[in-house]
Amino acid sequence: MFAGLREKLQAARDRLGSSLQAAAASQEPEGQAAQQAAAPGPVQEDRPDEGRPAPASASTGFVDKVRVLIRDRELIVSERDVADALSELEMTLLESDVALPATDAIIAGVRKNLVGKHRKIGESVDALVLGALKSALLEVLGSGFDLGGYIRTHDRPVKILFTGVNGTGKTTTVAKIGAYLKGQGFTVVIGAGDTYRAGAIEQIGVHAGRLGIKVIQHQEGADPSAVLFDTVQYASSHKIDVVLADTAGRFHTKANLMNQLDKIKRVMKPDLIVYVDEAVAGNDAVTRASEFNRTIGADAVVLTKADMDSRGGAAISIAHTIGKPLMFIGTGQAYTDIIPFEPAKVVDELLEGGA
Ligand SMILES: Nc1nc2c(ncn2[C@@H]2O[C@H](COP(=O)(O)OP(=O)(O)OP(=O)(O)O)[C@@H](O)[C@H]2O)c(=O)[nH]1
Ligand SMILES: [Mg+2]
Repeated sequence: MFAGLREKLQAARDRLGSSLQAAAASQEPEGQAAQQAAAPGPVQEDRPDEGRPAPASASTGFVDKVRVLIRDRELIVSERDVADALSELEMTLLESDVALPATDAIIAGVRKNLVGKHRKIGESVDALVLGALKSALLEVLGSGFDLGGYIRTHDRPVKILFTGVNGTGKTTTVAKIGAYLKGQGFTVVIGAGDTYRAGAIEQIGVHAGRLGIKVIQHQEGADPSAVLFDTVQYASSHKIDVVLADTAGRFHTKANLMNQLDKIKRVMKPDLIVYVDEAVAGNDAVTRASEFNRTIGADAVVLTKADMDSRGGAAISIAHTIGKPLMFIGTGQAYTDIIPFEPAKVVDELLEGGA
């Protein structure tokens, strides 16, 4: 997942690290930089003999990647020290389809975290860079969305309406989330709200049958509002925890279809509107999410097909751009191929994960 972005961010981490090492070396008293570069040695205690040369430690060769340590004095990083590395990072993010406002926010965050004075005994510049990148990315990624927690703290049935453009994975996501919630001990009913596309009712019926989830359906061509109204009624009378409402794919530019969605909204009164798009669509997914959020509203986002997305730009930008959390990521075609979006995990994986 997002392998291309991971590789580029790890290269950016190294590049920023080298810039800071150079800055640190230039601030060392004569001769100290060379010795530190040769033998970083163990962490030193804060001692009054500032500026003493680092000991020629017996641990030479024990660290293969040479790292300058910020020892018992300050490292002062200027804007100039990181300017080139930051503009390379900016290009990297834009090339990875990270939206411009999100890119700007990440660069500003890294700059804020790096430029200035640092005085952490024994911290390597790499740890400093890693911390700066992590907190900048986390700020942009937002908080995620704990669906189980939401359901537990709201009146039942919790009604969730899924929207989005054609073919992005709405129906599959409804099935996957149904399986996920069942696994968490909730009861679920699905409303077959796509009465428009031929085969759509059968498709959701097959998923629901395999998963042992009740599905409420009408005939092809029926009013989807009526189907979803019935689904909510069923859930209320059977004390079902969650209603998952599938809908037909539509573009926000199709006024009649958006009016239909508006009617669905008025009739079923969803607690959550979830916008589904595919991670592989990159910036297009972010733009479409903004439009849906503006026209019909969105409370959270699911990005599907992350297994096919190397660039990762949509996943990085979508929450920051539309101001709504990314809730799940779809990672394949199986029912279990869905993971709650946990920003801290994603950031660790991007900055520290292996190939
Ligand atoms: N690789 C991969 N494929 C996915 C994922 N999610 C959905 N798909 C596939 O994407 C295709 C379209 O999925 P659907 O769930 O039918 O999409 P939809 O948005 O409901 O489509 P419409 O109802 O026609 O608008 C199917 O072949 C799914 O198996 C995912 O996370 N990864
Ligand atoms: Mg569908």
